[in-house]
This record gives sequence, C-alpha cells and structure tokens, in this order.
Amino acid sequence: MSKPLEGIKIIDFTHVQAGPACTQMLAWFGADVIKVERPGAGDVTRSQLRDIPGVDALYFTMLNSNKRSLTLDTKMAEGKEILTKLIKESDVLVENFGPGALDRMGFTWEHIRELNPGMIVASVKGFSDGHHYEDLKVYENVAQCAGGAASTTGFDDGPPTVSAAALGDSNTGMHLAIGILTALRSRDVTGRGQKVAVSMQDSVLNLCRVKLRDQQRLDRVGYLEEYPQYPHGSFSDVVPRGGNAGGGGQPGWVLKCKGWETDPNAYIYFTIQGHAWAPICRAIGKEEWIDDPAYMTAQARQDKIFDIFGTIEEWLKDKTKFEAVDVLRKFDIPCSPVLSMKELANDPSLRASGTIAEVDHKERGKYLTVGSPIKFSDLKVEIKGSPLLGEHTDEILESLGYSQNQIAALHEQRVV
Ligand code: CAO
Repeated sequence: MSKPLEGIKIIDFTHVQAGPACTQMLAWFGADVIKVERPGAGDVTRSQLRDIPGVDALYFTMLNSNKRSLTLDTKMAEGKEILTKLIKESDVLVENFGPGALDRMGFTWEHIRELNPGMIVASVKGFSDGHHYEDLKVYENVAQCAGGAASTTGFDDGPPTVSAAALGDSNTGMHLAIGILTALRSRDVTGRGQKVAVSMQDSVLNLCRVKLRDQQRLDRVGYLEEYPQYPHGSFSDVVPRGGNAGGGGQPGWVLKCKGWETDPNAYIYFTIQGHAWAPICRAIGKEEWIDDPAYMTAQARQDKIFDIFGTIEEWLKDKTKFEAVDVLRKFDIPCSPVLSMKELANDPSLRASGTIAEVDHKERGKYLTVGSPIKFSDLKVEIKGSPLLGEHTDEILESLGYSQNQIAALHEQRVV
C-alpha cells in the first residue's frame, strides 16, 4: 500500500528532539526524510545517555526511525554544493539550529527560495522572530519556563516545576508538522513554497491556553474555585500552581490506593463529574450523600472537597489501583490508574495498537519505542530502525549524479 506522503522529499537538518520528532512522524507517513548530519559526529543524541558503549543511544533511535542518514559538512564549499543540489530537488527543509545558523551557513530563506520556489522551509526556534529573546538558544525546560507551564505546574508551597512530558520539544515538533502539511497543501494550490516557523515558547503557551483563561478569570473575580486554594486558602494576582486539581469544571485529585506506602505509583486519578455524583456515592458506599443538601451540588461540595477525597481514599485502602478502576468504570466515573513507564512498556493493549512498538536496530538489536499515536483506517504505520551515521550517504550522492570516484574523494576530504 502506498503511503500518503510518498514522493515528498524532506531535508532533515534537525537535531536533539524538537525537530527530529516532527520529521520522524512525517517519515512514518511516507515522506523520504534525509537526515543531514556532521561527518564523524552526527546528531548529538547519538552519543547522549548511551546505555550500550559505541552504539547509537535510545535518545537518537527513538526520534529518528524511518529516516535515511547523509553525512555532510555544510560549511565546506563542496558540502554547500551538495546541499544546493538537494534543495533543488526537495520539497521541504526542516531545521532547528540555534538562531541564525542556517543564514550563517549561507542558506537564507531568500537564497533557498531562489534555488527552489516550491521549497517549504520549516524552523523551530526557542522564541519567535522579532521576540525580544529571539537570539536565545533554548532546550525543553527553558521553553516550559518561558511558555507558562512551569509557573502553573507543581504545588502551591513548592517552586515552579517542569513536566516530564516534552511540551517544549516534541510538542513543538508536532506543531511544526501541522505547519508543514498546511504549507504543502497551500503549495498544491499556489505552486509556491513558504517559510513555516514555530517557536517553543508559543507551542508551550498553546497548551497552557486554559491557564490564560484562568488569569483573566482571576483578574475579574479574585479567586478560582477549582483550585485547591479555594475556599480555605488565598490567591495573589497570578494563577497559582494547582497541584493535581482538575483543570476544567470537574474537581479531581490523585488518590492513594492499597500499597502506596511502598509503591510510588499506587494511585488513581479520580474525577468528580457533577452529573456523576449519585453513581460516585453508590460506588464508594455513601448513598446517604446522594440527596444530602450539604453534598448534593458541586457548589455545596466545594468547601469539603478534600474531605470527600479523604473518604474516597478510605474506600480505596484495600484496593489496588487496578481493582479500584475496575469497580469505578462500572459506574462510569472518569478515572485511571497512575501507570508507570514499566507498566506502559508491557501494556498488552498498547502493544496491540502499535503505540508501544518493538523495533529492530542493526547494532542495538530490539528496543521499544513509542509508535504513531495517530491511527488511520487506510494506513498502517510501520516503524523501522533509525539509520546509522552516514548509512545512506553514498546512495544519496549517487542519486544526485556523483560518480564512485567523486564520492570516494568527498569521503577522503571529509566533506561527507
Ligand atoms: N555541517 C557543518 N556545520 C553544521 C552542520 C553540518 N552538517 N550541522 C550543524 N552545523 C553547525 C551550525 O551551522 C552551527 O554553526 P555556527 O553556530 O557556527 O553558525 C553549529 O553547528 C551549532 O549549531 P546550534 O547552534 O544549533 O547548536 P548548539 O549545540 O550550540 O545548540 C540548541 C543546540 C538546541 C540549543 C540550538 O540548536 C537551538 O536553540 N535550537 C533551536 C531551538 C530548539 O530546537 N531547541 C530544542 C532542542 S531539543 O531539546
């Protein structure tokens, strides 16, 4: 079966996580993604956090599957010539270098457009063009602090906290992928390429949308009723850290289950949906609360919400997180066990759906990765191993018209 992005050639000038996450996804969907890496070194993640000496680290293999690798020193004249040829026959160039690096290499947007008017140049930067921090280099946690995630994550009595989820990196890569597909669609109509830019700060802020909602509510009324600070604590003039509170209209919290004393993940997330109050009371054996005016409405429950959570924890005391969810699901209560990475890695449903995929790598052997979170009725995403450094250099140079002798000379001069 042909893949939807087959025929789209992408020069993948990305490194670390934000850019590679984007191009990996496009490769899964059929694009020919040529990862351009510095000869001898390659993407820094090949050697970061290695678990097997001398073998590409999981950090690299899990973000670069289904790609081809071309080594190329794009600061050398011959390297620039090869890149120029590639640009002329490609559809997209994706990069996430530090600010100005592509320009310093001699490949400004204007120049690339001259070489190939249909080219889409897609960039990730820490901050957007023209921003007063536009010159800054940025990594994941820097972006989480810049985009509002850190200031609103954690507990009220603790410092700003970053999330383990890659809100700055992979999330920005996903935004960029949407931008690239939009620009490809636009090119179908106009024939022209364009520049697509996504900043990590903007992408984090996009996911913190509800916190900007809360800032405006706080400005108007001075409190936020779904936060643990309400009604017994106090609010300042900025959105506080809400711990594990539900961010929407229904209160929720992480609750202890049997074994929490020794198992750091023996917890469930429990949500009190307004209209599910009666089933919740039945599930936890508190039928008397169903019609009690002190508990009947969300507003009545608000000032004793943590006492209610405490009562639910009493009920959870003799149940594992899985047993608890098995009871609560029968009452239609939105909840989940807090799942560890180990549990996720071995989850039969995630294995069956391909969300946890086992991949073969030439040197490493088998390893696990996260497969496509997007499922299609007409596309089966197949995850292949990541390329070795420069694995496809010769075949790509050949396809650009270089002879065997020329290729040997380029290796000799360390251009590739
Ligand atoms: N051949 C020759 N030179 C190459 C090359 C190649 N194939 N690939 C990269 N280079 C050069 C670049 O041209 C650049 O050179 P100059 O700075 O001399 O012009 C140099 O390598 C370093 O690039 P960099 O600034 O991207 O690298 P860094 O390690 O200093 O910074 C990072 C890394 C991630 C902080 C920075 O790239 C950045 O801010 N990127 C944008 C934001 C981003 O994507 N961050 C997320 C990373 S995931 O956590």
